[in-house]
Amino acid sequence: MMNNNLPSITEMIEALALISEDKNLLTRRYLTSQHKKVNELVAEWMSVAGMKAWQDPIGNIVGRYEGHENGLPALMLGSHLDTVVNAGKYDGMLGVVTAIHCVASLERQGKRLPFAVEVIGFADEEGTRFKSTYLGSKAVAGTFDLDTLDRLDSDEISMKEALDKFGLNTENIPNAARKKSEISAYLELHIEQGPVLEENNLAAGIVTEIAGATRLTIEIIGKAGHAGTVPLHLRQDALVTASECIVKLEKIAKASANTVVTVGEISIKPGASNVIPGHAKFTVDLRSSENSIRKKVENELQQALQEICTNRKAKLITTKTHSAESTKCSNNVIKQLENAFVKSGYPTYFLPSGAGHDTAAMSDLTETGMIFLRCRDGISHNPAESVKMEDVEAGFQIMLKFIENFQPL
Ligand code: HGY
Ligand code: MN
Ligand code: MN
Repeated sequence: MMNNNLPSITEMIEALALISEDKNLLTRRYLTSQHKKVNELVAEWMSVAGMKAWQDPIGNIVGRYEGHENGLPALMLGSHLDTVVNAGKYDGMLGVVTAIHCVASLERQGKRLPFAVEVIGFADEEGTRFKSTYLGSKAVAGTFDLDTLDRLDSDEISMKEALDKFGLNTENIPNAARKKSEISAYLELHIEQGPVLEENNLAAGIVTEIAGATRLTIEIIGKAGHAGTVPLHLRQDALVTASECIVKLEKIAKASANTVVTVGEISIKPGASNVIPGHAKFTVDLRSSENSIRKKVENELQQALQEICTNRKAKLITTKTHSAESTKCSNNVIKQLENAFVKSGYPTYFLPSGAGHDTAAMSDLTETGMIFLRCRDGISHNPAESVKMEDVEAGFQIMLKFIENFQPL
């Protein structure tokens, strides 16, 4: 029996949490040196677990454990390795390291299945650096938009330049796409990032669908001026205009069912206490369970913001940086997940995901499913994110049971 000396899931989580762009908090964005370091570490763990590991043309890290013969279609498991700013240490990473441990268990048992098993650590799910999400999973699914290469980060570095610097050739990105015949299904384990499982005193749940999302960047161009000399009624104050817009966004979302809107980033220029802001820029993250509601709200937002800007003699520039339809998980995978829950002795509980996940992008390529794990107080995108050890064990047992009983679709 092969024995692989892998660190525990908890030790892996802690090791990954130390690889950050900021020594005081966890931030790991796409195509940074920290991304490179994490890929190297995860590739090492994949090899110890008995997989062949490689980095694909968009910067995902992939491991493959062959079936009872080489070259069989694969059950792909995974999640993302990038983070938001000041992140928790489980969002994404827990799904990748749990999958590695499942393969290590197959290796220890000397088990070879009628399909291969692949584990993928997606390079950019959050979109923290270039504002467009699912870059890694879209490349694998063959839906990556090459226009994204022109996107600039906050240092005005384009994604293309960042890829070149990382050592990846943008001409190669289309080769990251996998064929439908190669991947039988994709399964992602992820923390719920909400309070539902905890409220129902459950360790884990089965995801039925993933909410759609729209991300916008709003620019408001007013007129900079002297804080002491320009009377209020003659001002074109970009920040006051933005503030009125943001309050209006919340009002419109509150009036629409199952809809949330978030302004997570805002910046103004020139940024001096005695200068009327001439330029304001903020992000809008709009989610709704129904695509039709999200699109209706998006139109309402645009009209309302235009009206406010016209009244205040400001110019409005709206850029859509991301749009994802709400996605249903595959009934076949849900059924097999249900069996895995029962066989592992856990009650089955179905719930939708308000958060976006690579699973949504992978649904364009193959059948998909998700296992949610309870997280304390539903906290996520926050360093206070945490899970119970017994729930991590539950996730591992359920995922392993799913793999061992998986019927290629
Ligand atoms: O924003 C989200 O829903 C996910 O965490 N990227
Ligand atoms: Mn996240
Ligand atoms: Mn995530």
